[in-house]
Amino acid sequence: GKVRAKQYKDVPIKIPNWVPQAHCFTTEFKRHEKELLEAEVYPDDVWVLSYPKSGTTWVQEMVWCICNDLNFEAARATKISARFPFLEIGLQSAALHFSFKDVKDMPRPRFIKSHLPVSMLPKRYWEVKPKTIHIRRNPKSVAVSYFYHSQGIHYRGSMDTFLRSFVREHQFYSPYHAHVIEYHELRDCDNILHVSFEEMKRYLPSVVRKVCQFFGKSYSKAELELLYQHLSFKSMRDNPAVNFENPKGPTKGEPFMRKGEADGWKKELTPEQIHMLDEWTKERVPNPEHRKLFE
Ligand code: PPS
Repeated sequence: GKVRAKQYKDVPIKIPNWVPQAHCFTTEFKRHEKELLEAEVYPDDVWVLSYPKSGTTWVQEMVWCICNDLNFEAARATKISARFPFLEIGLQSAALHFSFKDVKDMPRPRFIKSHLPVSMLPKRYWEVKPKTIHIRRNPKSVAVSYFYHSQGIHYRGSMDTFLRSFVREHQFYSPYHAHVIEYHELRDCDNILHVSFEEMKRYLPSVVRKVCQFFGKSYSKAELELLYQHLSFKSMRDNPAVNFENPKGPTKGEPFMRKGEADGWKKELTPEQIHMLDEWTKERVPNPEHRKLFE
């Protein structure tokens, strides 16, 4: 079902007469809206926010290591879902009863992952302004990654069927463009650092430098080399603490660390599918300034 935030007056967004869009969530989630809105936020919290499949886990691992003295041993010893819990996942389905409570009970400083749109963050977020990284990714890469992710969980349709439903904004957390534009329009908030998947692929050290600066950390060249190594696709794919491998054996379909590419969609999508996704972006994003976020 669709959920539209009702209280959003505190959001310091730069869009005149902004009214948030309705976003796609489970029916179960609707019952927890208030709980979420009233959730406590602390000034030493560290938040990572994104639309699903945008490179969230990659950023989480980078941020956690940078904020924890590059303790790779500790990073490998505990799953990312425990070090850096996913705020609202437990509110999406009664079967996933962890996470919301995990976040509440976590010793500070807390590390919090969320895919919530701007309009649905807890009210206290805007008073407290904890340090936050937002990551975005090219819509075609997100679409492909999201298809394989959904296939691994519940989805039985083809790529084509999935893409059609994605452009109709029928997948969880849709609409995608509104999510990205709204975070972009918070760019005057000093507590939010914006990064992109493509930028991390092109030259990770420059993103690492920005993130270190943002958290007031500094590391030697040799230490940073170890961090780049730790964050490489191969190393994350082979690291059970971050790759969400099913402990009962290999999951059906593609692994979570699937390809990790910036332009894999060029080979994975047909020209018609690429055209459909491009037209969708054109239609949804008339503002040329905003269009740049999706190139
Ligand atoms: S989730 O489920 O929304 O939290 O997924 P998310 O972590 O946002 O996105 C998963 C995609 O990120 C890729 N990934 C990486 N790419 C490059 N390098 C590293 N180190 C890395 N770690 C994760 C992961 O492979 C998923 O993208 P695809 O395109 O499916 O491979």
